[in-house]
Amino acid sequence: MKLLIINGPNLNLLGLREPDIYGKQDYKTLCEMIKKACNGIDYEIFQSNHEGAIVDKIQSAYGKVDGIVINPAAYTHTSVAILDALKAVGIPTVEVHISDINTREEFRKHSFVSYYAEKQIAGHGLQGYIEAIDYLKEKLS
Ligand code: CA2
Repeated sequence: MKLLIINGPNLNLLGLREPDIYGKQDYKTLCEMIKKACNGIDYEIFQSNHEGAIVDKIQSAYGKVDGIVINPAAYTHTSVAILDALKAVGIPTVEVHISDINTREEFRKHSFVSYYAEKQIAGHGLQGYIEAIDYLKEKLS
């Protein structure tokens, strides 16, 4: 089993600003948490600030990856391209948001990725990634 964990724009800056919304833990800590949760299974973590790079990564997962955890960050609310890439590869996907996008500004309430993702986890902080990984591990085992 292989999982791909994708993070969108600015998530590499975690812990540097807006700790009230995204917490105090940094991106390195998130990667360490993911590594621990993926104990015993193959995984890859990918972060990009570029929509096309995320689309390329999803396309390259076809036939090689069994499950995707994605926090598309700002692209959540804008990217039909990322939605289409996920639909094209057909890999079981869980959408994660550190903050609760459903209780913030109106524009954050709409997610294109949620048209495909089989589950959305929002507002659970970095723990949401672990819940998503555990869900896919259980589903795919
Ligand atoms: O809550 C989430 O995980 C989001 O996907 C984070 C995105 C935001 O655009 C979504 O609406 C919700 C923003 C990620 C930016 O992360 C930062 C980290 C540190 C400092 C500033 C921004």
